[in-house]
Amino acid sequence: MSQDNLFSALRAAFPKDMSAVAVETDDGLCYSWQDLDRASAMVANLLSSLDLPLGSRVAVQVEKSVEAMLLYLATLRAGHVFLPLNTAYQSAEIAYFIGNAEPAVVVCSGANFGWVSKIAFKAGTQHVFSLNDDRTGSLLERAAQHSDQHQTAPRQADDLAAILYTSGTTGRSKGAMLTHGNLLSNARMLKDYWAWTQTGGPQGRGDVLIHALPIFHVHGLFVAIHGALINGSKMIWMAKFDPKRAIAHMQNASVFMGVPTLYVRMLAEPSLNPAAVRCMRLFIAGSAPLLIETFKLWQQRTGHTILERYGMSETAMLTSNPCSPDPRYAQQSERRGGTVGFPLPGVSLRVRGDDQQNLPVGDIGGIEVKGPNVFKGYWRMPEKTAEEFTTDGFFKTGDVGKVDERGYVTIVGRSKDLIISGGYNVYPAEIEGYINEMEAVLESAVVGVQHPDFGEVGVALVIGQPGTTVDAQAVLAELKSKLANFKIPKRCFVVAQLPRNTMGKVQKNLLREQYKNLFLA
Ligand code: MCA
Ligand code: AMP
Repeated sequence: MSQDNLFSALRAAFPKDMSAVAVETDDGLCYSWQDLDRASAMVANLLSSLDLPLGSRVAVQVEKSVEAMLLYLATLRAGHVFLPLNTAYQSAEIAYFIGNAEPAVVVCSGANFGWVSKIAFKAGTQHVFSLNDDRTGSLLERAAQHSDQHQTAPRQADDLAAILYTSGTTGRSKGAMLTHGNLLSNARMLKDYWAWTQTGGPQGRGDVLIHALPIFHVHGLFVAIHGALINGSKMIWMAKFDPKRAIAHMQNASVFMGVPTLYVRMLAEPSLNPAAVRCMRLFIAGSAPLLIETFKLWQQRTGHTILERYGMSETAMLTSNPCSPDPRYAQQSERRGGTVGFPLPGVSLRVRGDDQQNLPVGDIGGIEVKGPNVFKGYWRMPEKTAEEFTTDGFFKTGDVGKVDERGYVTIVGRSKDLIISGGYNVYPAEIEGYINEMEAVLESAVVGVQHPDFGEVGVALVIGQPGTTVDAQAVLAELKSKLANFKIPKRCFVVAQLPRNTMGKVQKNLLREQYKNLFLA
């Protein structure tokens, strides 16, 4: 049934007036709903013309643009699997993803075409196209030769729609396989839960979303784009987040979604005041912990209470603070700072101790979840998949938290060794692996410490080989030549030893404590 294709559901929500503006870009370009429909049909026809088996992977590393979103929609329409890649990834990272996912199609920016296509062809990819953020590139040139009508490919709810790579505490990145059913159930539920409106909003014309996030992760790609499309809502499209411009757009918008860093940066703008946000209905934050200070300052400066929610690449959205006092959902209507709210309708969430027993209210343990949004498994890693699920089918999030007597979930930490920096995940094990390979280095530890802008950043502690001198700056420079820039620790120190417990394990908690004030005034 093509109705199970996520695209069909999104398309069915397009408004009757297809000439209305669906997306307005930061630099003044307008795309109507008809434009979205026709242009995504042309790209879908190009993909269909390649005669690939349904479910082929389409790996995409391009700058944010409306055309990049159209490529996502076209991939769904054509019945293939979208594999978005952070634009900061460098060749070793891209080579791993392409080698692992074996995409039939790779799309990259023209500037990277040389090295990306080399990696892709070597890995057996048949088709490599370019797509630039100024509407040029071979993808659009080729798509222009195709019809603007397309028959959406039949997909079942259980068929894959996207693969999102996410790392674990050890080993290489794993591709989280998300199905059409996972994404559609989450989108439909959030539409209701966050009370998206088609009649309220600025000038009574329904909600308008400011789209300010990158589109290679769950937050910008699914939560934001699906949220607007499935309500037939217009998006104000920012190719790159800029706090001044985001605030200016609020005169014409009603919903904003951001990682905490975006809120911190907007709070530093004098233009943020109640008048600037008078059209706004809802501010949503997630992907990283929102500090209570940010939550309170936002309330003071704007009169609005940020709604914090919690999710993962493997699950899309899991919990949310309440949006409205709708009796179907809201046990309580209060948005409580420092909590991530209630499990969303359809999501079962429990907190378990080390003995695998459910913990009583208020006790801290591992958060486990189950629901229609929970992914199908890790791409070609059945053992890893099995490890991350309990025997009764709950997914172990790796987050540590508690549920209070009113049902609010609070995340207090992570059992996985992960740093979340400005909403991007950085895995210390990966960085340590690269540092330890350096000739002058004996061993290293990377820990996350608090940072006023990014929330958390990495700090590297390095021990040199006996008889050699390690240059901390050279360590960072070498990392920079190999890894995505957001993964690079913000500071590196050469140390004589690392604190260890009796088992010989590095005590990262002591290092975090030692360096906790490094970036704080
Ligand atoms: C940029 N830099 C960073 C980060 N971003 N360093 C640490 N962490 C970061 N997140 C560094 C670059 O390495 C560079 O350093 C310098 O900052 C300037 O880079 P630039 O790209 O110009 O930075 P920016 O434009 O100011 O970007 C900051 C940002 C961006 C806007 C906060 O990081 C961002 O868009 N974050 C959102 C991520 C996101 O969407 N996460 C959702 C994941 P140098 O100059 O030294 O090279 S989805 C998810 O987690 C789930 C499932 C969920 O719940 O939503
Ligand atoms: P990702 O691997 O990008 O899917 O990141 C998922 C992780 O982000 C979760 O397991 C949490 O650790 C974290 N996360 C997402 N939303 C929140 C939030 N509101 N508060 C704290 N952590 C969050």
